Amino acid sequence: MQADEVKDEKLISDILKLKEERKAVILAHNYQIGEVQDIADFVGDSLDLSKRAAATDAEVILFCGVHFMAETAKILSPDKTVLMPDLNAGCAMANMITPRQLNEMKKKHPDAVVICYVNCTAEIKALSDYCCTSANAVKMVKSIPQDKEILFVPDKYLGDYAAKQANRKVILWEGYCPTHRRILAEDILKMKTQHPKAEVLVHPECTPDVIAMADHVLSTSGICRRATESDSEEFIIGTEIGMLHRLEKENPQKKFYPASVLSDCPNMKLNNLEKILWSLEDMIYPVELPPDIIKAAKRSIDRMLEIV
Ligand code: CIZ
Ligand code: SF4
Repeated sequence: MQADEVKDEKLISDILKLKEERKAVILAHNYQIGEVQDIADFVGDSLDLSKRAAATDAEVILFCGVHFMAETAKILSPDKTVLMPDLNAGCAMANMITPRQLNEMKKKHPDAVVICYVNCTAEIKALSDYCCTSANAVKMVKSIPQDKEILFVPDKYLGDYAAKQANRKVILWEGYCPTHRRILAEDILKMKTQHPKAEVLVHPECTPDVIAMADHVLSTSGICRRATESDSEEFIIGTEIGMLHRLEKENPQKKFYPASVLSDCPNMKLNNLEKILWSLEDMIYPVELPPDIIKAAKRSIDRMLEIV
């Protein structure tokens, strides 16, 4: 046995022991590194993870993802302690819009309905009428009465995709995910030439020219489902590369190729087993939100859940 494996085994057993003592549940987003996904109680997308953690009687939620995701867990479980292993794990897209900017946009379009993609801060959710996910953005846009203007924040690519699918005019904010933008149409073309039988599954955070080349445009949960249900044996995956770990684990007989190895989110990769242990040892780093923000942000999530 290698020295690293012994170290990991000890780390893992320490984490699992402390997890019981703290009555904690460990969540890992689909983009986390493999060893973090493997130790988690639940692996998934941010809203699903937050809902599942809320349904447990755990007292502590350790969220291995990025900051807005831990906030979403706090919004759905205000009485639980929500911890992040590394507070520096922010989201570049979520940071592309501030409450002041959204307020200015709302002032310019006073009658518009504001839909925020779940990848945004709690404050932005609190200022929005409806939240949406990458799985339900099209449905949410379609649900708004035809005579209403729609402001979509912060992801212009998801907003553009939803607008086109719903055949609606939508006012987009200039935000995007730098990780997904690194995937280029020429990458997909190259991979398709190398693997002509592969099915192309891409996330709607990708650019419109990448989306145009996909067989299916899906959320991370949707990509997992499709990979399992499809008769295809090979897939080109256009999303953050952490996704490959779960896909390969759940479908060992199938082959998965990243559309681009550059689609690697540095913030998602900040978490590791050591930091998870330290987090449980010292109960760091707690994510706190003012009660009025929790209440208003929850309203935008609840209004989404009523529709989908
Ligand atoms: O909200 C999430 O978990 C993200 C980042 C994407 C998705 O499609 O699941
Ligand atoms: Fe944010 Fe993009 Fe990283 Fe997801 S992959 S956390 S949207 S920067």
